[in-house]
Amino acid sequence: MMTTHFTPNLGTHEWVVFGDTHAQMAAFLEVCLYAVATGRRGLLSVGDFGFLPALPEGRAFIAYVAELLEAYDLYLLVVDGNHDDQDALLGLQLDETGMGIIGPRARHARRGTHWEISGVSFLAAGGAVSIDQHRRTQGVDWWENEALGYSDVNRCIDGGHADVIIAHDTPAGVAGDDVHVAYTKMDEASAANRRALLAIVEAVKPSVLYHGHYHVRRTAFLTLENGQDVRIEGLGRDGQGDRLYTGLEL
Ligand SMILES: [Mn+2]
Repeated sequence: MMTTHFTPNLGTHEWVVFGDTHAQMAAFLEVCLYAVATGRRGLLSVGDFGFLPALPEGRAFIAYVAELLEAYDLYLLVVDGNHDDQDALLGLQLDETGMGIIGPRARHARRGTHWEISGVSFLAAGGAVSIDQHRRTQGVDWWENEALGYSDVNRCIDGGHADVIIAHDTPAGVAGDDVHVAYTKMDEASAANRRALLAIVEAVKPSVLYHGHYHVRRTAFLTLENGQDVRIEGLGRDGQGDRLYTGLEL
């Protein structure tokens, strides 16, 4: 189990989990201000953060993020979403714990990365399907490896149990989701990604999973085959005020 060495020893109560910021500076500022106001110093992104270093606006966002992290003495850990530059993330140099180095105070946890925060184990299971990929350009704002593949699923499962999964998508089978607003993405590729994530959740048996992607703040439950309930926390997006973030609750 890897420990995140780039942070001082932050306890689990010192982390904020936040939804899809989509490279919007105002949204990231709101996350920082919430962290400062509540005495937290660790920021955990569930993806669609807006890591787009090939684009001028993406580089401006990343520079702004680095400035805020320094100014407010915060640390950032990003799990990828479908609107983050997969190629650039996978090209990042890794630190000694296996995290991609975005900056002195920011890391990327690749799919399948396990880490620990004060005795609590975490697993990164990023990725999702873009339902608007027909109007996107490959390598610019769309990436072929955006969804969870077999190798991602295997790496997630091989690491064994984790208490918390940080995902971008929601798993299949969440109570109420067949009629819930969360299932606005009814295409087969999206459904396949949710089933892949369900396979990970069944194997890893976390107590809680945080995700974004649907841009809806909600708390729901998934009952595993062994009868265990997993709490599913969906987070909002930029422009939705405090539905974007929450304190990490175990
Ligand atoms: Mn999004």
